Amino acid sequence: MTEYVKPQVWSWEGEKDERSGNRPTAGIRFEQVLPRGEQPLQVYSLGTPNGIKVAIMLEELKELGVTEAGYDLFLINIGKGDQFGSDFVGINPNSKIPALVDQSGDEEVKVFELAHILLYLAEKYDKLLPKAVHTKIEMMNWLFWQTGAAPFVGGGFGHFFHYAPTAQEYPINRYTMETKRQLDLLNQLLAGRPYIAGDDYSIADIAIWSWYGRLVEGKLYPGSATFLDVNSYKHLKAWTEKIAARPAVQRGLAVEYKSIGK
Ligand SMILES: N[C@@H](CCC(=O)N[C@@H](CS)C(=O)NCC(=O)O)C(=O)O
Repeated sequence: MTEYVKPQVWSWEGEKDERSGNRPTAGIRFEQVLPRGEQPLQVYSLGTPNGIKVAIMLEELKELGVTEAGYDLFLINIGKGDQFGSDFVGINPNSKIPALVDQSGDEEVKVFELAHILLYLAEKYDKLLPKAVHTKIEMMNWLFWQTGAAPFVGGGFGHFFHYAPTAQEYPINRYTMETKRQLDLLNQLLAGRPYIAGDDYSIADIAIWSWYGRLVEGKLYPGSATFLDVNSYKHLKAWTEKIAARPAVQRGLAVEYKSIGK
């Protein structure tokens, strides 16, 4: 492989696709009106590890008897660039799924960043959020941990293991090391407690399962579960299976997305 000679100032020579594709700039690329359903909560998402968490959370709330958390779930096709349409950027200027609009009150509320969406829903409906101060702090520790840690798995390991045009040893080694360190960390944590924050299932379990549980299940990046030897993380594996068996998780994964149209 030839070594990259770094210019003094980087310039972008990538694709100039009108709608999709990475660019070094943020903001609206085209006008697009997103549909609104009748339900109080409007979710704009996709079946990725970040995207599945909102439907799982909303199905868990249903399971817990919350009747006011009805939702319409719309598909944002990030491959086609829907995240750069004007309405979506108006909800989430960062152009990443998932995003939520709560239209249940006098003024609508726009929420983005997955951990914030989970916290917003948990606080609004007073569910899946520990009450005891120390347990709540522990839950927050792990919820924020997921936000910081998962990009090393998705943007680092997953990208270089699966998506990169050529397999390169240096980045694959670097991110495999970090991903396995994280798996070991979770495995050690779950050796001593049934759920992420302690004795009870919480939004931290939803956030972490959607990345690390799916990785252990072999649902992310073909061949990666074997490559990472996920079966060696026994406690993490048992927790993964326990969460996967929850009816709300199964429903959240199976729920159908509505089309946003053209
Ligand atoms: N920190 C964000 C990350 C969300 C994220 O990375 N979403 C990805 C899909 S999993 C996305 O929308 N990518 C579109 C793009 O990068 O253009 C969160 O936790 O909500």
